[in-house]
Parts: sequence; C-alpha cells; structure tokens
Amino acid sequence: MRNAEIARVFSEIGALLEIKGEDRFKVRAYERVAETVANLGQDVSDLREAGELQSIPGVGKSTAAKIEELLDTGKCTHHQELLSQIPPTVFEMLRVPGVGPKTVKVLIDREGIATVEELESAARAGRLRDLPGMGEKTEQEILRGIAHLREYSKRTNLGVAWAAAEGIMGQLRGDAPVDQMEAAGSLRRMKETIGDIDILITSEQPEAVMDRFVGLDLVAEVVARGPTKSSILTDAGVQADLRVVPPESFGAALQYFTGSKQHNVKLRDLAVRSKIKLNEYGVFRVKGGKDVRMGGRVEEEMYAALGLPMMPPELREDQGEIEVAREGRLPDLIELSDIRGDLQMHSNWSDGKDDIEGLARAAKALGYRYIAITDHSPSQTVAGGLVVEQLHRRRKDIAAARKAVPGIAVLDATEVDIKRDGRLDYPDEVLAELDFVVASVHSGWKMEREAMTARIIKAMENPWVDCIGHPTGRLIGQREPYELDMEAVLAAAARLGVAMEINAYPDRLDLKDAHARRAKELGVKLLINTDAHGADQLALMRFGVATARRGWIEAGEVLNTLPLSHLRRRLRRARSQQRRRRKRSTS
Ligand code: DGT
Ligand code: CA
Ligand code: CA
Ligand code: ZN
Repeated sequence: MRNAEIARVFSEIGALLEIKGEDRFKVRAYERVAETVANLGQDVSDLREAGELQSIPGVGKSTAAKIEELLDTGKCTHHQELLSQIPPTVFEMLRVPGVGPKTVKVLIDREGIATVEELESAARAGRLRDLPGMGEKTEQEILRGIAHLREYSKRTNLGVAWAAAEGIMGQLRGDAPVDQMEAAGSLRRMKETIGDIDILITSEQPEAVMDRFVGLDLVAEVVARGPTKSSILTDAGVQADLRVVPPESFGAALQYFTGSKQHNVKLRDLAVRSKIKLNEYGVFRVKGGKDVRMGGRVEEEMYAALGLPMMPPELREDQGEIEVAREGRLPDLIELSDIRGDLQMHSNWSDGKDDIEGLARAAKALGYRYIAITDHSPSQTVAGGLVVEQLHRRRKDIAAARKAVPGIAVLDATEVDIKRDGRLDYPDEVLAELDFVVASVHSGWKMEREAMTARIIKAMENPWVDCIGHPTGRLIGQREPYELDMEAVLAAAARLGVAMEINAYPDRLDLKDAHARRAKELGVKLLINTDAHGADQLALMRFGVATARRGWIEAGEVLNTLPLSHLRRRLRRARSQQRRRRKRSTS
C-alpha cells in the first residue's frame, strides 16, 4: 500500500467522523495524519520496517496500529465500521468538488439530503441558499461540481490510461504472437482524459493473442471476447479494446480508430469531393462503379491519397488542422527530444522523495543539460516549505551535486507561493539571489475572478519571477481550476516577459492544450516542467510535451529547449527589463 492510499483512508475516516458529528479535534487529528502521510518524503512501509511509524508527526500508538493493519491487510477495521454506518450515497456526495463533510452534515441534518440526485434538485430549487454557511453562489458551485463529477467519473486521466496501455502492450509484445501493434483513439491523441484504450494489432494467430489478452494479470473483468475484437476492464478501472486487423488495412484502421471522430468526418468530406473513399479498410478511388485500392497498409497513404502530409495525432481534433495542412502550413511540433532541461522539481529539502544529487543524476541520464531545484517556500508548511535559512543551507547540497554530477547545471531555485495579495513568500532580496524563480498559487483558491487575476499579475510584475507554475491550479477530475481571466494573464505574460508553465504532471496538465495555443498566438513563452517529487517522475515530461503539441506548440516557443547559456541570457534580460520598468513606474 502506497502513502497516497493510506492518506486517503485517514482522510475518509476524518470525513466520516465529521459527518457523524464527532468531536472536531478528533476529526482534525485524522485529517492532519492524512496530510502528513500524503506529503511524506519516505514510504510509510519503510518507516514501518524500521519501527519508526511513531516518528511521523501526529502518529501515536493507535494510529500506528491502524497503519500496520492497512499495510498487512489492505483494510482498516475502524474505517470499515464507519463506512457501514453511513449510507454509500451520502459518501458519494463527498466526491462532488466543493462539498466537504461539514456541508454533508448540514445537508443531512437540515434537509434530509442523502444522495447526489437529491442534492442536485435541492440546489436547482434554491433550497440550499438559506442553510448555514451557504448562499446562491454555493448552489451554483455545487451544480458545477456535480456536472464535473459526472463528466470525469466515466473517464480516466491520461497518466493512468497510459500506464495501463503500456502494461498491456508490453506483455503482449513479450509473449503473444503479435506483428504490428499500436494504441489508437484518444490515447494516441494524448487527450487529458481517456474514455477507453483502443489497441490495434496484426497477427497470424489472432486467437492466441485474444487468449493472452483476456488472461493478462491486470484484467479485472472480461467485457467481451471475440475472434477479432475483445474488451477488458483493467484493475485500474479503465476499459481496453483490442482489435485484430489485416496487414493491408493496418494503416487505414490506425487512421480511422485514432480519430477524432470530427477529424475523420471532415477528412471524409474532403475525400468525397475528389471521388475517393476512405474507411477503416483502406483508401479507394471510385472508378466506373468499382473501388480501386490506393493504399491502407501504412497511415501516410491515407493522407497522401488526399494530397495531405501525415498529420500528428495530437492535432487531429478538427481545430483547423486539415485546412492548415492543405496550405502546407502544419506546425513543426515540439518533440520530447527537444527538451534540454526541467525547471520544476522538489527535493527532499521540501516534499520530494530524492536528494538533489539523485535528481541531477536521473536528469543527466535523460540527456538533460540543466535542472532547477524548486523546493517550496515557508507558507507551504505541510509540504515542508523552506525558511530563508534552510534555503541558504540547501546551497551546500546544490554545490555538492554540481561537483558529483558534472555535465549538468543545477539551478538554485524555488517554487515560491503567491500570497492572497499577490506578494511573494520570500522577500525580493532572497529571490534576487536565486537562478530561477517559479511562482505558484497553493492556497486561497476561492477568490473572485478579478481578484485572482490581479493577484497573479501582481506576482508576475515582481522582476524576479521568471515563470508562473501550474497557472490554473486544476487537478483533473478532483479540483476545478480557480476563477481566472486567462486572457488578461497571458497578455501580462507577453508584456512582462514572464514564462507560463505547462505542468507535465498528468493530474495537472496546466496550462492545458487550448490555453497553450492561445499563449502561442499572444507570443508568450512557455516552459514544460514535470514538478517531479521524485527522480522517477522526471519521465512525466512526455505528458507535458504532448499537451504542448495538442496546443500546436513548436520548440522555439518553449524556453527549456534552449541551450543553458541562451536560457540564462533570456532570463537575465527579462529580469532587467522588468527592473527598469519598475524603476520608471516608481520614479
Ligand atoms: P474516448 O475513448 O472517449 O476517449 O475517445 P476516442 O476518440 O478514443 O473514441 P472511441 O474510443 O469511441 O473511438 C475511437 C475512434 O474511432 C474515434 O476517435 C474515431 C473512430 N470512431 C468511432 N466511432 C466513429 C464513428 O461513428 N464515426 C467515425 N467517423 N469515426 C468513429
Ligand atoms: Ca477510446
Ligand atoms: Ca473504443
Ligand atoms: Zn506547485
């Protein structure tokens, strides 16, 4: 059992106790343990091995016993008992973004609301606005939250679906008689959430492949088993379809099943006008009432038949890509290999798992030339934010890592909190000493749109801020973005020369594709960073690059494709421009 799962159980215990109306301090104690465990730099199971569970802040004898029970059995009796006392529909209400245990308790006690459906109709009817701590705004928030929950509960985050697909395809490649194999659908287009995984193969022994597929370890349920198509549900809760197609149709099927549907519809309209037929079996010229095959073995042939270049899957959303391709003006999209460094990661000085040297080594192994160590600032107490004195002491570790891992630059950096008033969590003179500063919002999400916009722009006006981290704060499927006038923020970024981050962490992908594309139009420079909390997470870069590609981004628009010397020059120039601007406006 991993820390995140243990933390979830404790946070559920806290929520259940609160709904039951238990003592506030007891509730808070469980919540605190959940937070601490979620942000712990070490695996709880390692601490247990070492007999040090009670060294975790807030963990006493009885909590330690619960953790041991969880590690041994995967369950906790106390948790299960509480669950059995609360109807599951009530628990379901907690999953609505913006609805916490306190609200649920009020809903039950005052209105007898015990299901998401009842909650929805009560909000629609305006019956919540007079309840304690609520208002018309809360009703709107709840309705938005319910819509969000419905949308996302059917879909899986890209990172999870990607791992499941890798698992399936890796095993099939290893020990099933597959020839060609490719994931199609929204996964190939790298959409931020995935409805189901679509895998295509060619094989001379399709039956044997199907047997292997439905018998994989990660299969939780076989949805359908057929000679050329089977579907399974994985233990991560995502459905995967496997289709066997003939080799002469592999390219055609790949094109068809990659979608998107809208892209395919537009492509077929184009084909019809040239008397060409396009389907999942191939591309054909219609001649004297007969279909003459033009291709279908490889995907390029499908596009070439229409006089089009091969189109990157990430662009296939009918967002103008076909029109642009016809004019020969497709963007030259950024690739993973263009990335030369990663400018957001957390070491074990704050809430990361690995030390600075470990991060440097892993980054070097990826071929990077530079990294920035961006531990949190003091306000982030649960994430181990560094006070100024710790930030200074961290330098000896940075120096040691530079020495131990030659060939890669380790930038002395921070992810500084943007406070509610737009001021930063370190004084200017501390920021000025650093090589790189990313500023982010980590608290006070529930501000009005104008105030939040002003807050972020104020932070950008600080000459030492080089980049805004995860600019909308969303957690896909868990937390809505905060209210923000993105257009105003992007305009400010262009004016002030501050980079906007595409956070590659698959739960964030923030900026998202559409925002990245708008940033490009406004001339804003981007950074694609992983926000890794461990060396293994540096590999998440691919999801950030994919998001950039979906936003039509080219390498030249992303600062961490630059060689180190150019990057440094660029950061320096932006800082001094801003200092001059500030001087002008104060004089
Ligand atoms: P998802 O699974 O909801 O994340 O999205 P997709 O895009 O993977 O959609 P899915 O799995 O329903 O189908 C895979 C692809 O197959 C889709 O992107 C395009 C193609 N496709 C499916 N149904 C149709 C259809 O009715 N017409 C056309 N033109 N293409 C279709
Ligand atoms: Ca799909
Ligand atoms: Ca499908
Ligand atoms: Zn952050």
